[in-house]
Order: sequence, then C-alpha cells, then structure tokens
Amino acid sequence: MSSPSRSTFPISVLDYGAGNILSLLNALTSLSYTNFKKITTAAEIREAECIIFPGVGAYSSAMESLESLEVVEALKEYVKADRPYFGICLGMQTLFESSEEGEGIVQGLGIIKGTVDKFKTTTASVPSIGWNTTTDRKTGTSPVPSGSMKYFVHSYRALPTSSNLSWVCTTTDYGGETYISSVENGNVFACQFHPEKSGTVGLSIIRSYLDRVREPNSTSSPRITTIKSLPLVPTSSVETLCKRVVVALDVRSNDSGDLVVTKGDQYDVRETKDHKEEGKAKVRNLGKPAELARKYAEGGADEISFLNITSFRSNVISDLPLVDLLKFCSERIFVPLTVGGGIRDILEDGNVYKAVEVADRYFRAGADKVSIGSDSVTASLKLIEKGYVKDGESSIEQISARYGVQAVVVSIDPKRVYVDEEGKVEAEKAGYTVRDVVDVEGERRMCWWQATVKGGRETRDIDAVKVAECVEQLGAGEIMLNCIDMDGQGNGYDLELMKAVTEAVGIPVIASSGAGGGEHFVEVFRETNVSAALAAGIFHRGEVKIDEIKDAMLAAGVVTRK
Ligand code: 1PR
Repeated sequence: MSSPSRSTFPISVLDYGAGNILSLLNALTSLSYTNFKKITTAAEIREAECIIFPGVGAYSSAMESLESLEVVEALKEYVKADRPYFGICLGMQTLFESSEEGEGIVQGLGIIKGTVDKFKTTTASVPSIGWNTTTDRKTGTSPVPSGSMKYFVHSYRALPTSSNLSWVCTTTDYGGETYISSVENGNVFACQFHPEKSGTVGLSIIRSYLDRVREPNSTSSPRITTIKSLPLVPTSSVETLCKRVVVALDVRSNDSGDLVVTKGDQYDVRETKDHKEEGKAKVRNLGKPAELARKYAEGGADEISFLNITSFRSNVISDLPLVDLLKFCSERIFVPLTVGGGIRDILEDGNVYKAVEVADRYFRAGADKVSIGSDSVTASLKLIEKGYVKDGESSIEQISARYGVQAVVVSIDPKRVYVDEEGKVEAEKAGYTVRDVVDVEGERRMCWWQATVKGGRETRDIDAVKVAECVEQLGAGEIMLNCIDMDGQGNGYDLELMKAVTEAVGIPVIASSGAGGGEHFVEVFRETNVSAALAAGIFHRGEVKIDEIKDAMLAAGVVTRK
C-alpha cells in the first residue's frame, strides 16, 4: 500500500489545555501536513496514527491535566507500543519518571528512566531562554541537524545517565551542565527545544520526523542504529546559549486610525517638538507591523516583541488590535513572539476580566510570551506592602501559574533621577540603588532609576532594581529593561542600570533602549550579564541590518545565531 500524502497523513495533537498549540498547528500547515486534529481522550489516543504532544508550562499542571482527562494509561500504552509520538518540551519531560517541578515530586509517564529537575547552575540565568546548539549522541540519520541552533525555554531538565543512555539522541550544554535535549527510540522522538519556534531548522526537524513515520519503508530516512559513547560530564565549559537580538515593534493607531509601528525619543512618539507646539504633531509612522515583523524574522531576529503602547487608555477588551496582528504573524513567522500592553485586571462595560483572561486571548492568537508593564510596578508595591507575602492575585502570578514563568516577561520603564551626595543618602535610605553614570552632557553623576507606569507618564515611589526583585519573586521569567532617558538616543544602553538589575536577579534580562549600532550590542554583552539586547529605531529607520549587528557580535566573540 502506498504511503499517504502529507496533506492526508492524520496527525493527532494532544491538547491538554495549556500552551501555545497554535504555533505548532501553523508550523504543520506551513509544511503541508494539514490533516491534523486536536485530541483530548483516551479513545482518540488509542485510535491515533501519529501523536504530537506540545507542551509549555509547568510539569505538575500538565500531569494533573492528563490525569483529569484520564489519558495517562492510554498514552503510556501508546508510547510503549512504539507508535509514532513526537513530544515537545513538556511532551519530552513527561516521558521521564518524575519531576521536582511542583509541590513535592510529580510522577511522569515513566517511559524513560530519570527525573526532571531544576537547573543547578549558579553562573547562568534560569529559565534558560534562547537559541542553543545540540550535540549528537547517536550515529545514523537523526531528525535533528547537528550544530544548528534551536530555540529553548525551560527551567527544568533531565540529565543523561547510564540508565537512559539508549534514549539520548542529543545533549545540550547550559550553565556548566550537559542535559538531554532530545530523545529517540524507534518511532518515538521528543525534544526539549521548540522546533515550531526554531525557524527553518525547526520546521525541517518536524518535517523529517513526519516524513519518516509517514513513509516508514522509505530509504531516504534510515533509522538511528549505533549509540555513541556518552561522557556523563559537561562536554564544554564554553557557553553555547546565544545572546539574543530582539526587535521591538511599538504599535499604536496613528491619527487616521491605522495600526502603525512608531518609535519615540525618550518615549515621545510625535514627530517633532516644534510641530507639537504648533499643535500639528503627528504620530511617527515607521511602517506596517506585519510587514516589518516578517522582514525582521527573515533577517535573523531571534525574537520579536509587539507592544501596544496606548493600551493604558483604550478599551482593552473591546479593542485588542494586536490579536489579529498576532494571528497573522504567527502563521508566517516561526520565531518567538512576545506581546505587551494592557495586561492587567480590567473593569470594562461593567464586567471584570482577570489579567490571565486578557493574556489567554494573546496566547490563543499565537503569542509565546506576554509582557507586563504598569501592572508589575503596582504588584511590586503591593508585595512590599504585604511584607513580601504573595496572594496569587497579581497578573504575574495569575499568568505564570497557568502558562509557566517562561511565558511572563516584565517590561520596566524607569527614568533616571540624578542626585548629589545628600540625595544619594536619601535615596539609599529609601532602598534605591544609586550608581555613577554618565549623563547626556557626558558628565559623571550619580542617579537611581525610578519606576514609571503608563509609558513613563507617571512615576511611582520604587526603583527599577526593587521592581525587578519583586517581579522575580512573583513569578516573572524574564525582564525587558528599558530606560526612558536612553530610548531613541542611539548612544548605547544604560550599562549601569543593566549591571544593577542583572546583579539583583537570577532570571534573564533583555537590555533595551539606546542602541545605535553593533558596537552597543557588543558593549552591553561584554560589560553586563544581560541575555538579550533589544532595539527598535535603528531597525525601523533602516540604519542597520540585524546581520550587521550579528557580524559585529561574532567578530567580538559574542555567541550568536547567524
Ligand atoms: O503598561 O502593561 O500596558 O504596557 C505598555 C507597554 O508599552 C510597556 O512595555 C511600555 O514599555 C510600552 N510603552 C508605552 N509607551 C511607550 C512609548 O514609547 N511611548 N514603548 C512604550 C516602550 C520601549 C522599547 C523601545 C526601546 C528601544 N518602548 O520597546 O522599543 O526603548 O528603542 P530604541 O532602540 O529606538 O532606543 P502596559
């Protein structure tokens, strides 16, 4: 009997109710594997010809969902019978015996020997977010192209041991540990990285696996046979996780009501100050968001962030302009997408919407992460007021509980407050971090960084470093660290701010505001511990290409994806 075509081969996507399944479905569609359906029951598992189990979020909630759907036994039987199974992230982790992610030890499917524990590193940020390489552990033809970069986002990992060796397909190094990044045995393949977010490399991994199980007798996809020897110590002390280049698209409606990418100087997005005085200032229009996003993804952006910068004033629920934009982009762009603006509890037209419901809309439209600005400052102040006792109510807690910490970015928009010796004493008494910086005139001065809300329109009595510490406690997985003074100036990032925050938290920090060229990316990566650097204006105005930034990084020995 001849094999089914790509468009008729039936694929069952296990939908346990969390995670961004849409990205995977979009990836399948782009590969012409269009005969997919979501499944949720044991009967559907038994009937399936090929299961994909995509998962982001927490191990414990994934296992609880599988148990409440009563599919655990059916899934175990399915995998043990060597039927086609492709697991992604949690879809790989749950194959192991257990995890420490949750209250106590959580039992997994127990197919592979070993536990899934938190990274023990003290030298690198956790979660590990970004592009990393894999090292082959088997000979033969693997669906994972060796040496290529894949997108990872996780805090927990399984280690290779003598008892799971036969499963280990690739390993990856992070923070001095070598962990399992993919497993394979017969028709079962699973990976820690996200192929649906790993650009063309990721799509080729999905395609090559599906082609193989669709045409099992094809000679073009031979099976892996021989197992290489596997050293159970770190293979490399050199960090292989790439420093990411992120592009931000500040989006708003212009005066004619069209959704445009705009960009300000120190957050002022109107044309010029002179025009403004004449009352004619227009919102700067730097292009159409979808077109630009696609151009940047094709041009090598490691991640794209969309920010609805006027969400503080609009009716957030009735007007979520980024939802359609995200849907459109996630069908065409296979790198991580973050969306921010207006994510908070909302009272609109007499109805209360929880922040997680607002976030749900974005995740369902294809976002991988959401970014929370103003509400994270409010939540930090509340946490301090309550003596650092969490109540589970903040937007950060709500969203990280459902989607995992890696899905929650906090965007901090601080302004410098310059102080003299006396002011320094006062600021430090208030708990603010004061550092020596160079001001816009090139003078050395002291300052602290005051947190703001509503895109810098209002300040709050808390500094950026304290906000960073509080949001980490509340369950944020990453910080996008802007600086209003540096925004749009092209003079480089606020290095002292980046140092102060990266020294205070263990989660990854994305440097933002002020990039004027490749030299500033190199500088911020060399001099601070940030995991990524973001720019907007230089890309939108076409002054520098992402490739040129990455060339500068490579020339300076900064690990990047090119
Ligand atoms: O507060 O949760 O509703 O989220 C609102 C979001 O919108 C926040 O993330 C906030 O940073 C953002 N935002 C609000 N107003 C502005 C504005 O510009 N008027 N944009 C704004 C912030 C900052 C960066 C910018 C970098 C790099 N934009 O995204 O792109 O500074 O710029 P550069 O490379 O040109 O220097 P909420």
